[in-house]
Amino acid sequence: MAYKRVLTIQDISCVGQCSLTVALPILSASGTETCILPSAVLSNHTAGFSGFTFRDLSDDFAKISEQWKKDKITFDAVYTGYLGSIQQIDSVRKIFAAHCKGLTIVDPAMADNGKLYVGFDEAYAAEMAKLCFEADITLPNITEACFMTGTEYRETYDRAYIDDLLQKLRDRGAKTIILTGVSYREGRTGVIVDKNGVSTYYEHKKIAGGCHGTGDVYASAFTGAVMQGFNEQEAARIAADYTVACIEKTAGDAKHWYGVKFELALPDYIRMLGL
Ligand code: PXL
Repeated sequence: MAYKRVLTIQDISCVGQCSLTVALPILSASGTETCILPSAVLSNHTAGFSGFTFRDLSDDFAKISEQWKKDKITFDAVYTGYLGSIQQIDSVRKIFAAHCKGLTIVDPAMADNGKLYVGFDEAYAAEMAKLCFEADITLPNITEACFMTGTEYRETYDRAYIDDLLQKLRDRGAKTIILTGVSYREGRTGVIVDKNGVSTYYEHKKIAGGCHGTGDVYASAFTGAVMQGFNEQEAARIAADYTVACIEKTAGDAKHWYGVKFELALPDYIRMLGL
Protein backbone atom coordinates (compact mmCIF):
# COMPACT_ATOMS: atom_id res chain seq x y z
CA MET A 1 0.00 0.00 0.00
CA ALA A 2 1.31 3.43 -0.99
CA TYR A 3 1.89 6.02 1.70
CA LYS A 4 1.80 9.41 0.02
CA ARG A 5 1.62 12.92 1.36
CA VAL A 6 -0.97 15.37 0.04
CA LEU A 7 -1.56 19.04 0.79
CA THR A 8 -5.15 20.23 0.54
CA ILE A 9 -5.93 23.93 0.35
CA GLN A 10 -9.52 24.95 1.05
CA ASP A 11 -11.58 26.74 3.69
CA ILE A 12 -12.62 25.61 7.13
CA SER A 13 -16.38 25.95 7.35
CA CYS A 14 -16.77 25.23 11.05
CA VAL A 15 -20.27 23.84 10.52
CA GLY A 16 -21.71 22.37 7.31
CA GLN A 17 -19.75 19.25 6.30
CA CYS A 18 -17.82 20.69 3.39
CA SER A 19 -14.29 21.67 2.40
CA LEU A 20 -11.64 20.81 5.01
CA THR A 21 -13.97 19.10 7.49
CA VAL A 22 -14.72 16.63 4.70
CA ALA A 23 -11.38 16.52 2.85
CA LEU A 24 -9.21 15.82 5.88
CA PRO A 25 -11.11 12.78 7.18
CA ILE A 26 -11.67 11.30 3.71
CA LEU A 27 -8.05 11.70 2.64
CA SER A 28 -6.86 10.30 5.97
CA ALA A 29 -9.19 7.33 5.53
CA SER A 30 -7.57 6.69 2.14
CA GLY A 31 -4.29 6.05 3.93
CA THR A 32 -2.73 9.32 2.80
CA GLU A 33 -0.81 11.70 5.04
CA THR A 34 -2.89 14.86 4.79
CA CYS A 35 -1.47 18.32 5.37
CA ILE A 36 -3.74 21.34 5.23
CA LEU A 37 -3.56 24.99 4.32
CA PRO A 38 -6.82 26.70 5.33
CA SER A 39 -7.84 29.41 2.85
CA ALA A 40 -10.42 31.03 5.14
CA VAL A 41 -12.39 30.32 8.29
CA LEU A 42 -16.17 30.62 8.09
CA SER A 43 -18.77 30.04 10.79
CA ASN A 44 -20.55 27.72 8.29
CA HIS A 45 -20.75 27.37 4.51
CA THR A 46 -22.40 30.04 2.39
CA ALA A 47 -25.35 28.05 1.08
CA GLY A 48 -28.56 28.09 3.09
CA PHE A 49 -27.67 29.38 6.59
CA SER A 50 -28.93 32.83 7.67
CA GLY A 51 -25.46 34.29 7.05
CA PHE A 52 -21.83 33.52 7.74
CA THR A 53 -18.66 34.98 9.21
CA PHE A 54 -15.59 35.01 6.99
CA ARG A 55 -11.92 35.43 7.87
CA ASP A 56 -9.64 35.45 4.86
CA LEU A 57 -6.30 33.77 5.57
CA SER A 58 -4.60 34.93 2.32
CA ASP A 59 -1.99 36.92 4.22
CA ASP A 60 -0.73 33.77 5.94
CA PHE A 61 0.04 31.86 2.72
CA ALA A 62 3.39 33.49 1.93
CA LYS A 63 4.58 33.29 5.54
CA ILE A 64 3.63 29.61 5.82
CA SER A 65 5.34 28.85 2.52
CA GLU A 66 8.53 30.66 3.60
CA GLN A 67 8.64 28.55 6.75
CA TRP A 68 8.02 25.34 4.76
CA LYS A 69 10.86 26.25 2.41
CA LYS A 70 13.27 26.37 5.37
CA ASP A 71 12.41 22.75 6.15
CA LYS A 72 12.22 21.74 2.47
CA ILE A 73 8.64 20.59 2.90
CA THR A 74 7.12 19.12 -0.27
CA PHE A 75 4.03 17.11 -1.18
CA ASP A 76 3.31 14.26 -3.60
CA ALA A 77 0.19 16.16 -4.65
CA VAL A 78 -1.60 19.40 -3.93
CA TYR A 79 -5.40 19.39 -4.14
CA THR A 80 -7.33 22.65 -3.90
CA GLY A 81 -11.00 23.39 -3.26
CA TYR A 82 -12.90 26.53 -2.20
CA LEU A 83 -10.54 29.52 -2.06
CA GLY A 84 -11.27 32.77 -0.26
CA SER A 85 -10.36 35.38 -2.86
CA ILE A 86 -8.80 36.13 -6.26
CA GLN A 87 -5.54 37.02 -4.51
CA GLN A 88 -5.40 33.47 -3.14
CA ILE A 89 -5.51 31.93 -6.59
CA ASP A 90 -2.11 33.39 -7.33
CA SER A 91 -0.81 32.33 -3.91
CA VAL A 92 -1.89 28.78 -4.77
CA ARG A 93 0.20 28.94 -7.97
CA LYS A 94 3.21 29.84 -5.85
CA ILE A 95 2.53 26.94 -3.48
CA PHE A 96 2.32 24.56 -6.47
CA ALA A 97 5.67 25.81 -7.75
CA ALA A 98 7.45 25.75 -4.41
CA HIS A 99 6.05 22.64 -2.72
CA CYS A 100 4.44 20.22 -5.21
CA LYS A 101 6.61 17.36 -6.46
CA GLY A 102 3.78 15.61 -8.29
CA LEU A 103 0.13 16.12 -9.22
CA THR A 104 -1.86 19.32 -8.99
CA ILE A 105 -5.60 18.72 -8.62
CA VAL A 106 -7.96 21.71 -8.75
CA ASP A 107 -11.65 21.56 -7.93
CA PRO A 108 -13.02 24.97 -8.98
CA ALA A 109 -15.55 24.78 -6.08
CA MET A 110 -17.26 27.99 -7.16
CA ALA A 111 -20.70 27.24 -8.63
CA ASP A 112 -23.58 24.80 -8.93
CA ASN A 113 -27.06 24.62 -10.44
CA GLY A 114 -26.29 27.39 -12.92
CA LYS A 115 -25.10 29.90 -10.32
CA LEU A 116 -21.88 31.09 -8.69
CA TYR A 117 -21.70 30.65 -4.92
CA VAL A 118 -22.49 33.74 -2.84
CA GLY A 119 -19.42 35.99 -2.71
CA PHE A 120 -17.95 35.01 -6.09
CA ASP A 121 -18.21 37.06 -9.30
CA GLU A 122 -17.26 36.64 -12.97
CA ALA A 123 -13.74 37.96 -12.30
CA TYR A 124 -13.18 35.26 -9.68
CA ALA A 125 -14.58 32.61 -12.04
CA ALA A 126 -12.23 33.72 -14.82
CA GLU A 127 -9.18 33.58 -12.56
CA MET A 128 -10.20 30.20 -11.11
CA ALA A 129 -10.68 28.90 -14.65
CA LYS A 130 -7.04 29.76 -15.42
CA LEU A 131 -5.88 27.80 -12.37
CA CYS A 132 -7.99 24.81 -13.48
CA PHE A 133 -6.40 24.93 -16.96
CA GLU A 134 -2.91 24.91 -15.43
CA ALA A 135 -3.63 21.93 -13.15
CA ASP A 136 -2.90 18.30 -14.03
CA ILE A 137 -6.46 17.34 -13.10
CA THR A 138 -9.54 19.52 -12.73
CA LEU A 139 -12.96 18.42 -11.49
CA PRO A 140 -15.69 20.84 -12.58
CA ASN A 141 -19.41 20.19 -12.48
CA ILE A 142 -21.38 21.33 -15.55
CA THR A 143 -22.10 24.79 -14.11
CA GLU A 144 -18.42 25.35 -13.38
CA ALA A 145 -17.41 24.10 -16.82
CA CYS A 146 -19.85 26.65 -18.30
CA PHE A 147 -18.32 29.50 -16.29
CA MET A 148 -14.83 28.29 -17.28
CA THR A 149 -15.66 28.38 -21.00
CA GLY A 150 -18.26 31.15 -21.33
CA THR A 151 -20.94 28.61 -22.25
CA GLU A 152 -24.63 29.11 -21.57
CA TYR A 153 -25.79 26.79 -18.76
CA ARG A 154 -28.68 24.50 -19.63
CA GLU A 155 -30.89 22.46 -17.32
CA THR A 156 -31.45 19.93 -20.06
CA TYR A 157 -28.85 18.96 -22.58
CA ASP A 158 -27.71 16.19 -24.87
CA ARG A 159 -24.41 14.49 -25.69
CA ALA A 160 -23.55 17.13 -28.30
CA TYR A 161 -23.77 19.89 -25.64
CA ILE A 162 -21.44 17.95 -23.30
CA ASP A 163 -19.02 17.09 -26.13
CA ASP A 164 -18.85 20.77 -27.04
CA LEU A 165 -18.22 21.71 -23.38
CA LEU A 166 -15.37 19.18 -23.16
CA GLN A 167 -13.85 20.42 -26.40
CA LYS A 168 -13.92 24.01 -25.13
CA LEU A 169 -12.20 22.93 -21.90
CA ARG A 170 -9.51 21.09 -23.90
CA ASP A 171 -9.06 24.05 -26.26
CA ARG A 172 -8.39 26.28 -23.26
CA GLY A 173 -5.67 23.93 -22.03
CA ALA A 174 -7.42 21.63 -19.54
CA LYS A 175 -5.43 18.42 -19.12
CA THR A 176 -7.31 15.63 -17.35
CA ILE A 177 -10.96 16.65 -16.90
CA ILE A 178 -13.31 14.93 -14.47
CA LEU A 179 -16.73 16.35 -15.38
CA THR A 180 -19.27 15.50 -12.68
CA GLY A 181 -23.06 15.41 -12.63
CA VAL A 182 -23.58 14.45 -16.28
CA SER A 183 -27.07 13.01 -16.60
CA TYR A 184 -28.49 11.73 -19.88
CA ARG A 185 -31.57 9.95 -18.54
CA GLU A 186 -34.07 10.00 -15.71
CA GLY A 187 -32.81 8.57 -12.43
CA ARG A 188 -29.21 8.25 -13.62
CA THR A 189 -26.20 10.56 -13.49
CA GLY A 190 -22.50 10.07 -13.98
CA VAL A 191 -19.01 11.32 -14.45
CA ILE A 192 -16.88 11.78 -17.56
CA VAL A 193 -13.12 11.25 -17.40
CA ASP A 194 -11.42 13.00 -20.31
CA LYS A 195 -7.71 12.48 -20.79
CA ASN A 196 -5.59 12.98 -23.91
CA GLY A 197 -8.76 13.60 -25.92
CA VAL A 198 -10.34 10.26 -24.91
CA SER A 199 -13.52 10.31 -22.81
CA THR A 200 -15.04 7.57 -20.70
CA TYR A 201 -18.38 7.81 -18.93
CA TYR A 202 -19.31 6.11 -15.67
CA GLU A 203 -23.05 6.19 -15.08
CA HIS A 204 -24.61 5.53 -11.70
CA LYS A 205 -27.90 6.07 -9.92
CA LYS A 206 -29.13 9.57 -9.18
CA ILE A 207 -30.80 10.12 -5.84
CA ALA A 208 -33.52 12.78 -5.91
CA GLY A 209 -32.96 16.08 -4.08
CA GLY A 210 -29.51 17.65 -4.42
CA CYS A 211 -27.17 17.59 -1.43
CA HIS A 212 -24.68 20.22 -0.30
CA GLY A 213 -21.04 19.26 0.00
CA THR A 214 -21.12 16.32 -2.39
CA GLY A 215 -18.65 18.03 -4.74
CA ASP A 216 -16.13 18.21 -1.91
CA VAL A 217 -16.81 14.59 -0.90
CA TYR A 218 -16.33 13.54 -4.52
CA ALA A 219 -13.08 15.45 -5.12
CA SER A 220 -11.59 14.29 -1.81
CA ALA A 221 -12.47 10.64 -2.42
CA PHE A 222 -11.11 10.89 -5.98
CA THR A 223 -7.84 12.41 -4.75
CA GLY A 224 -7.48 9.75 -2.04
CA ALA A 225 -7.95 6.97 -4.60
CA VAL A 226 -5.39 8.52 -6.96
CA MET A 227 -2.93 8.75 -4.05
CA GLN A 228 -3.49 5.02 -3.53
CA GLY A 229 -2.39 4.35 -7.10
CA PHE A 230 -5.76 3.97 -8.85
CA ASN A 231 -5.91 5.47 -12.36
CA GLU A 232 -8.29 8.35 -13.05
CA GLN A 233 -11.11 6.14 -14.36
CA GLU A 234 -10.95 3.83 -11.35
CA ALA A 235 -10.67 6.76 -8.95
CA ALA A 236 -13.64 8.49 -10.61
CA ARG A 237 -15.73 5.32 -10.19
CA ILE A 238 -14.73 4.78 -6.56
CA ALA A 239 -15.46 8.44 -5.74
CA ALA A 240 -18.86 8.19 -7.45
CA ASP A 241 -19.83 4.99 -5.63
CA TYR A 242 -18.73 6.47 -2.29
CA THR A 243 -20.61 9.74 -2.91
CA VAL A 244 -23.77 7.79 -3.76
CA ALA A 245 -23.35 5.81 -0.51
CA CYS A 246 -23.01 9.09 1.43
CA ILE A 247 -26.20 10.48 -0.13
CA GLU A 248 -28.06 7.24 0.63
CA LYS A 249 -27.04 7.53 4.30
CA THR A 250 -28.48 11.07 4.36
CA ALA A 251 -31.60 10.83 2.16
CA GLY A 252 -34.86 11.09 4.04
CA ASP A 253 -33.47 13.23 6.88
CA ALA A 254 -34.79 16.70 6.03
CA LYS A 255 -33.03 18.21 9.07
CA HIS A 256 -29.69 17.29 7.51
CA TRP A 257 -30.03 19.64 4.50
CA TYR A 258 -26.57 21.24 4.85
CA GLY A 259 -24.29 18.30 4.03
CA VAL A 260 -24.03 14.53 3.75
CA LYS A 261 -23.38 11.97 6.49
CA PHE A 262 -20.13 10.99 4.79
CA GLU A 263 -18.70 9.56 8.03
CA LEU A 264 -21.20 6.69 7.97
CA ALA A 265 -19.96 5.51 4.57
CA LEU A 266 -16.22 5.77 5.29
CA PRO A 267 -15.99 2.00 5.90
CA ASP A 268 -17.40 1.47 2.36
CA TYR A 269 -14.78 3.83 0.93
CA ILE A 270 -11.95 2.06 2.72
CA ARG A 271 -13.24 -1.27 1.39
CA MET A 272 -13.46 0.12 -2.17
CA LEU A 273 -9.81 1.10 -1.90
CA GLY A 274 -8.96 -2.43 -0.80
CA LEU A 275 -7.31 -1.23 2.42
O1 PXL B 1 -18.98 22.79 -0.88
C1 PXL B 1 -18.37 23.86 -1.45
C2 PXL B 1 -18.20 24.99 -0.47
C3 PXL B 1 -17.04 25.07 0.26
N1 PXL B 1 -16.82 26.07 1.14
C4 PXL B 1 -17.74 27.02 1.33
C5 PXL B 1 -18.94 26.99 0.62
C6 PXL B 1 -19.19 25.95 -0.29
C7 PXL B 1 -20.44 25.88 -1.03
O2 PXL B 1 -21.33 26.65 -0.90
O3 PXL B 1 -19.86 27.94 0.85
C8 PXL B 1 -17.47 28.13 2.29
